[in-house]
Amino acid sequence: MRLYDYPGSGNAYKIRLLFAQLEIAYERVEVEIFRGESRTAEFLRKNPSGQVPAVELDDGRCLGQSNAILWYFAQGTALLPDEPFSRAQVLQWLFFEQSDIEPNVGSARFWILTGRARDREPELARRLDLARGALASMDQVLAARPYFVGERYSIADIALYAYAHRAPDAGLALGPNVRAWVARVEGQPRFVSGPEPYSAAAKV
Ligand SMILES: N[C@@H](CCC(=O)N[C@@H](CS)C(=O)NCC(=O)O)C(=O)O
Repeated sequence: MRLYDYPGSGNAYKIRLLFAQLEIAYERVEVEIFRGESRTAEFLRKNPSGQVPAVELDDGRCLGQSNAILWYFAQGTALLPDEPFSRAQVLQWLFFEQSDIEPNVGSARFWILTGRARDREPELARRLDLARGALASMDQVLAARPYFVGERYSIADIALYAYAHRAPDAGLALGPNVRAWVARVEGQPRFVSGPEPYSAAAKV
């Protein structure tokens, strides 16, 4: 099985963390997204979104979208509950991550760390405001429980951790409950850190 990866991507890091924790073996194929390698005709056949992460199974089937990949591999493991309501709660947080965290925390951080912020000041300010609201709601939820779905660490935590723990890179503060949760995630068995720094090609 292959993982199409870019080391600086938080979305791809989710999958590296999942595979480490589930001890899933894979071949890591690095895609230099800033040189157009995810937009070739060959890559678009693997993931029509033209983005990493994508996985290619041993039978040739390909799957894109980080949270769909998390869901696929977590089925039948301790990282995805069996009980229907808990599963729906995992989905609730996976969707929240894609709608409220990744486009705001992730994009703001990307623009700031790669020199893109200066051309986007009003939009950056808007995303930072939205990021503050999303991080505040995470903090509120974590005041009442250790993980996003009840008492158990799950793929909801993996998805949210990927960008939320790097929010300080964008000048965003983490609340006390989010900081305590970050430490709990980092204390999980077989935890690996990420994402890695952006490559030189990412910088403008
Ligand atoms: N919703 C997608 C987002 C994936 C995404 O934005 N990937 C970025 C890296 S973090 C990428 O490959 N960008 C290259 C491009 O769009 O050409 C997911 O969760 O997998």
